[in-house]
Amino acid sequence: MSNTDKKKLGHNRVPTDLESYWMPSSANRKFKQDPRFIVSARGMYYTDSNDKEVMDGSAGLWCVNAGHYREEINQAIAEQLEQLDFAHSFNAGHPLAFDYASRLVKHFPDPLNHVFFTNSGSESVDTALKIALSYHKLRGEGSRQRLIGREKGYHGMGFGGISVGGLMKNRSSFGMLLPGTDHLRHTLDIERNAFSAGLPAHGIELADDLTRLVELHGADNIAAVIVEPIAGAAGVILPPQGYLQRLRELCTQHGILLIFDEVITAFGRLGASCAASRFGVVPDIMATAKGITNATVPMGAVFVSDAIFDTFMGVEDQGIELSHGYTYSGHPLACAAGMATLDIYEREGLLDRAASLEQHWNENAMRLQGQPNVIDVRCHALIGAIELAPRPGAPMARGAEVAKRCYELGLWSRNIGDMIVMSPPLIISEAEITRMFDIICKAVAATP
Ligand code: PXG
Ligand code: PLP
Repeated sequence: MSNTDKKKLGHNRVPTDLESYWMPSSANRKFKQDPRFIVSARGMYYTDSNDKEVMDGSAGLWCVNAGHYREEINQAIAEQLEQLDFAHSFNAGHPLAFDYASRLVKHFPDPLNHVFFTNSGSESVDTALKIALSYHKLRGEGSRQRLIGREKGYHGMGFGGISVGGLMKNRSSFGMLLPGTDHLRHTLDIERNAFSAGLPAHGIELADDLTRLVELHGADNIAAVIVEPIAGAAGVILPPQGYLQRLRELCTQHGILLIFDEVITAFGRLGASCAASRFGVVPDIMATAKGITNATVPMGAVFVSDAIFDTFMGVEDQGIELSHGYTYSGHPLACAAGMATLDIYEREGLLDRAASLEQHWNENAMRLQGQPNVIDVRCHALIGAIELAPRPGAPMARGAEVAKRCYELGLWSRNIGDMIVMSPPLIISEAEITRMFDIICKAVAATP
């Protein structure tokens, strides 16, 4: 970008009032003591208000899969604004939402052939849970009300999502949450699976934890199981080999719907359109968001099977089949952004690209093995986490320091406590992967 362009964009401008804005999921006071402002982004790189360029190690937050500033998406949004800024979708329609839905479902496995639009991952999760409950009620199995999540699961911040979620900090301040939830055991097992590139060998038997919950609650009281095929926000927890297949078998056996929360895994993160395709395990409902519009306009999409959709469309009453929806479901700007994003994903082969980078990624990630304080490396396709031993008496300090050093060295990486979590845009080159891990190795080595 030229200096004139930067000026036009208000480059280097820093805000004077930091008090009015309550930042989300943030240590507001700590940030505001030493704030850092990102002012522009292109491709793999951000620029901050000090004119420092840093590589984007997290694709925004698992969402800018095609890299930043894709002119074709920008243009599609601008053109849509000229044509139709907004029309709601409650008993109403604009053509793009229908066109976009038909195009989207072609990328997802059968029988997930119908799509309900939302505005975020949290809304997609709430929508998926509500569809599951309503589906059972319509079929005369209204006793199926219990929703099963998993320890360490992250399903966004709505009340539904935190109720089935398994991260204590996201749950413990908010009262009783949804009644009638329960949780499977998580699959993180560093003792048995440390430093395994790809899916870990041990832990398929953890899927049988669903049998424990069936024996406790009765299958006829359980509506759905929701899991992330790969848990992201808990620090990259991979499914043991065979685990998802086993979970699928148990759900089918007991008439329980299987929901995959693919908010981070859909749209190419695993080298396929979604984890269901990558792992060959198809859920009944899939929640997505993030990469769907390359993060340009907020959007989410819930994919449902023919069997579920047909149940809703088969009821005798010709009225509203599902009393659920958001003002901005199917927003024209989001649909336009999503269409242009799909154009890029298709043309550049980005939905498959992570698979071809996987070997290089794994080899580089495993360079961290043997570095000081590194107790585990977990990676798969273009996802990875490096887990550091917590400093005695100061948990999370080491992770924060490593992330700070990475930034100084030119990489904006995300630390979740003492884990460094990596999920770069899918356009990353092999040389950039090498550079990314050079920086992380250096930062780890320099952090006592
Ligand atoms: N489900 C999953 C699996 C997610 O990863 C959501 C739902 C919620 O999406 P929205 O769009 O409502 O935020 C997410 C979001 C992190 C991090 O630290 C991850 C997310 C969000 C913020 C931070 O890895 N994932
Ligand atoms: N609160 C009020 C008072 C509303 O009227 C609405 C929507 O009409 C909502 C909340 C929900 O907003 P949204 O549909 O954007 O989720």
